Amino acid sequence: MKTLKSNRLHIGIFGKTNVGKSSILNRITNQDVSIVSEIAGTTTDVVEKSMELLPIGPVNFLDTAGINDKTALSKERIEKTLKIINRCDVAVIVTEPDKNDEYEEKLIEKFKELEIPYLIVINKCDDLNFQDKENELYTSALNDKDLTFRFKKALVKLLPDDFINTPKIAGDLIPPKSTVVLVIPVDKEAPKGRIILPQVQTMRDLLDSDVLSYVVKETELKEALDNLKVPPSLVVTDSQAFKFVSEIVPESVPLTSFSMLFARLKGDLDEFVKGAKAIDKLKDGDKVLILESCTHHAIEDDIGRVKIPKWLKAKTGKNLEIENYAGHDFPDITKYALVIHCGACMTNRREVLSRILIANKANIPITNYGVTISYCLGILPRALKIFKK
Ligand SMILES: Nc1nc2c(ncn2[C@@H]2O[C@H](COP(=O)(O)OP(=O)(O)OP(=O)(O)O)[C@@H](O)[C@H]2O)c(=O)[nH]1
Ligand code: SF4
Ligand SMILES: [Mg+2]
Repeated sequence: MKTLKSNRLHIGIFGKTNVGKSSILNRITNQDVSIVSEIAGTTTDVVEKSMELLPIGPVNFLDTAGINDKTALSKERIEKTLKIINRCDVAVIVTEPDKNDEYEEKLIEKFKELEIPYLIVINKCDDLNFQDKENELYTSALNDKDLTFRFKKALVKLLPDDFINTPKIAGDLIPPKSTVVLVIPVDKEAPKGRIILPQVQTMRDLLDSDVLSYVVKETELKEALDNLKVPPSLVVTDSQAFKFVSEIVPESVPLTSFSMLFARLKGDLDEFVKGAKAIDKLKDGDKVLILESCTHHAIEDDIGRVKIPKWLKAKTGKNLEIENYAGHDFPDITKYALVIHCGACMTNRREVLSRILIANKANIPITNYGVTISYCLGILPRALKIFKK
């Protein structure tokens, strides 16, 4: 897959005049971004709309001028629209039922040539009888209330790997050449002779970002900080040592945990924080689903079965029915008051994003291990600060 042109995902909307490109954009963004009219050739210049498309992230929609034989668009405008293709990371072709012809075929050819993933949206199916197919969405910009959800779901499947797998773990949070202190307790739970994968990956990420990392146990943290001529740009600790560490690290120094870094890397931090707020609303008898992506608990051993249930109980004081589910499919979540996703170390962000979307659609709050731990231990506000900068 080719590399992204910027951090913002550029989504181009193409198609003949009057098929409803602008209407689709307005429906998805839930705003009047682009002028819609029955006159073919309404959009004459590219209309750009930047927004946060949760949980996908920052996107930039490019609504183009429709081009086909019937319009008197100048050659220049046609060229302008075609040029937009080069700016796109993902393309959307809007068409009408049974109106696909060589114009759409030509676009598809072009997208294939440039390795731009594309999605076909068949608009004006006003009878609302849509059966989506692989890569094809059937919709009506007039009355399809479900379009945004299905569009986002299709987009998550289609997105370039570079965008989905945000390459940075911590290196983008701080400037190059700055200092980070990593706090890794070596207690009876730490594997003998090894450092666990998320911690190793963080070190590598910081090396790649030209950051100076110091690795210490919590017991040497104070000395390490005293030895530094300037305070570090960030301290990252194992969550379980957070309380202890937060008393040593001055308030002015940003502090977070490895699990928070990985909640962002493997999911969507904003959605997970929103989901965690539901913990306080849990009532006696509520069901909570702990969703694990695999059956072998390489790293997170008893977190999902022992620790999280214990922390939830301590935080809420309620009698909760906690169920665990392991696998790549998604069980029916409608009976749960909260879904807590695992750290997803053995799966990819694409899978977690799809699950966030499904939970959103069902109106069930969803969070993950890292954010739940921070929330239950009362450290979430401080652990979040570095991401808000
Ligand atoms: N019946 C029906 N009409 C639609 C639908 N979507 C859009 N329209 C109508 O189709 C006409 C064209 O819509 P636009 O969104 O302006 O189409 P466009 O592709 O952006 O057109 P240009 O900018 O001219 O290329 C408008 O009159 C819309 O109201 C739909 O799902 N069903
Ligand atoms: S993928 Fe999830 S369940 Fe499997 S080891 Fe990682 S955190 Fe645990
Ligand atoms: Mg238009």
